[in-house]
Amino acid sequence: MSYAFNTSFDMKKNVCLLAVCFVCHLIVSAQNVDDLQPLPQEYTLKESVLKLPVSYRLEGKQDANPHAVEALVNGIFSGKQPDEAGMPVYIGERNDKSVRKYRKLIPSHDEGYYLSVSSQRIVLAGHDERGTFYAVQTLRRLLDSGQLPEIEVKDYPSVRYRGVVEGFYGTPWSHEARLRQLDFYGETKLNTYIYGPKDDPYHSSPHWRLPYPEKEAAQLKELVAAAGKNEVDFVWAIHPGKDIKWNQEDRDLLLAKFEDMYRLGVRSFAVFFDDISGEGTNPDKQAELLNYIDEHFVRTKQDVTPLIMCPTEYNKSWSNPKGNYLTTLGEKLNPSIQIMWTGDRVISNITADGLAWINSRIRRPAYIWWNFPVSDYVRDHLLLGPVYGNDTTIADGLSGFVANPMEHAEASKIAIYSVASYAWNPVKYDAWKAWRQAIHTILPGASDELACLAIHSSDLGVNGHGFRRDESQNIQPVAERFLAKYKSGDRYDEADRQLLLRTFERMQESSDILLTNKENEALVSEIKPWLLQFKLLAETGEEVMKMVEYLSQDSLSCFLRKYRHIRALQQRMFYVDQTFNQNPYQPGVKIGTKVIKPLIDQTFVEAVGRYNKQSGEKLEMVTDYIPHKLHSNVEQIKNLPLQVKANRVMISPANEVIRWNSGKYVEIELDQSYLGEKVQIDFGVETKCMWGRLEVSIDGNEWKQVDFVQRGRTLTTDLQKIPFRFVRFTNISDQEQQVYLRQFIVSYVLPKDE
Ligand code: LTM
Repeated sequence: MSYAFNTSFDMKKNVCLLAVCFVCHLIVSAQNVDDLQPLPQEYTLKESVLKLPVSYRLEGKQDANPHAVEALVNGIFSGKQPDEAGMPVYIGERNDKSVRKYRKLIPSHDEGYYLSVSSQRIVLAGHDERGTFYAVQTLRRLLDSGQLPEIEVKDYPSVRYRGVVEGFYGTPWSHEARLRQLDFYGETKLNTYIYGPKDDPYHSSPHWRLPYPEKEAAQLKELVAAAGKNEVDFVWAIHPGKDIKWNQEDRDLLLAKFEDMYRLGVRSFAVFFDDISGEGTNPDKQAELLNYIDEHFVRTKQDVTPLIMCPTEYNKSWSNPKGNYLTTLGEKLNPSIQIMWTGDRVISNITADGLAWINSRIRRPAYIWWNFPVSDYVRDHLLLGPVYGNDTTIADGLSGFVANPMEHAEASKIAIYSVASYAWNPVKYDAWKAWRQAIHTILPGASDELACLAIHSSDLGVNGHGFRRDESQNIQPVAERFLAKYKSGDRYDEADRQLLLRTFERMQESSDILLTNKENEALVSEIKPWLLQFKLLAETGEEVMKMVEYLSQDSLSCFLRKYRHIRALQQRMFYVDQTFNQNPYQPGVKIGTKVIKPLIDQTFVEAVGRYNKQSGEKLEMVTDYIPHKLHSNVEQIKNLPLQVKANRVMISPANEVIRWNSGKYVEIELDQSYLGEKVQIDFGVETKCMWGRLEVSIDGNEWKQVDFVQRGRTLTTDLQKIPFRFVRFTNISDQEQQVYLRQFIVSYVLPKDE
């Protein structure tokens, strides 16, 4: 049976399979060669199954890639030293004596390799050093099941540069997390790690011109060494565009910083110009600087890889149709400089058409910066679902594919593992298989439980980028059918209710099992808030299902008992949401928001509504929906979610520069009128805001202008308890404004309970 999901993620066809998988608690492990990830380009499996030889003779140890030899001796033979009387293991690169005999069998591709396992010998022959290392990694994977198939593999990657760009906003990964990542990249055949955390002040403003302090420098040096051991290019990126001056002084400072990094061992460099406004965005100046770096630094060193740059217009929706930004880069940048690209939008899947569009402008294959599973614009969610949607036939049109992860390093490995599989062999990429194997690799002892969490924690919820993912595919059709029948007043299928109850039971078990897992404590600590919320959500689901049944049996006292328990659980979920993960952007802990939570909430409201109608009582039917609304005709703002906390409503901040045209507005409509307290706005700059008008209104028709004072970046208005329901901020200048939306908070007096 196949799980084939390629370009399109065919949910319906595979729902049954998934449901079976989850209901039966099937554990899928890498016992099968077809399950190998990344799947080799070509392999021939023979009938016999062998065991790893107890003793082995190593041919080629002196000449072969030392990292490959180390991975073989320590990773596969657990440190056991070779022995002249053992089975021969040949290791080396195509011209080495040890593997010369097999030369013709090695694919002529960068990083390609030939691997042969038989009862007489093992051959690990690389086209180049990295190829040999990857031959060892495949051997290691084959051994995952404890057995060794007799096999011949000819393999190479379809995409030249594959990896991760640590390029998100938020808390950068810790040193330990990065070290674990680099080992993981070696194992999954990723060859690139781009270091560019937005909140590292020495990568971006204010300190990009300064050397790293001693401790950070020592850590970076250690990371570079760890990357080398794992055959990963450690690319150090600089983000100077917020305040760069196009003069010789800043050029020299930038090169001096690169020299510093070179001294720490860095041999690959990038310059990012994303998310900036003003002077730094000039494409002629950017190209001039990059060519200068290329000519005066990259090429003068013998061992530095081609420079990578991230443009300011890094996606199609942001490229000015009347401008010439991208074509200028295409014409002027030295051909060896790689240009990054996120697709048709900031967050989007990569399509063949989209790639052709950008490649023709930049005159080279784009280097994809894929913004997944990054969650810096939906920080209350965890993105643990499968990687799907990228065209599987575009490998020739791109030079690299790197994924931007979540600030949760371990949890990001699910997607990173899948990206590794996709980029190595896109044509044979299987999203579900990669996802399942990723989970098994990350947490072998509790992979079913992690899969249970992950499948209900895949979607992003409403967000400014409009990027959504499928979620809860294993139960979604059942949930939909149950709810439709229940809401229409029909009797639901008892089998559906039972299936939902079992799902909630599994969720609760999974949460407890994961919370006490010791196998990957770093992962558990990252996801703990969501595990707590997951358990509470599942308990609520179970109780709602029981409540429904009690109501249909007219067991009203049992119904009321469940009702009270659900209200208590709702409060506990509210507490988790208000207590954990309190970042200033999207605080809180959301899970199951696409299928499970709406199912529970709507069933609850329906059941309580029926009870109220029947009994004449007025039980509250509250779920946590947000009663206030955001209206805006500013494209990048209009879909941003609102967040509510006690007496405040805020627009979920955006990371990128907002292009706010003349006359366009942002408006918050509260669910009723309140006495006003304060409006606080932060556009990310200290320059005096002369371009905007702030107004309030009771009815949305008649508006009253209110003054604001500016201190630093913050504009504040004291609403002095005036009654209002609407707040609006409009660009009244005759020009487009480029601003950040760091904060937009409206606070009011909550009415006292009657
Ligand atoms: O995507 C790029 C090139 N830049 C930034 C990233 O730093 C950020 O992580 C993502 C997702 O919010 N969006 C960006 O614009």
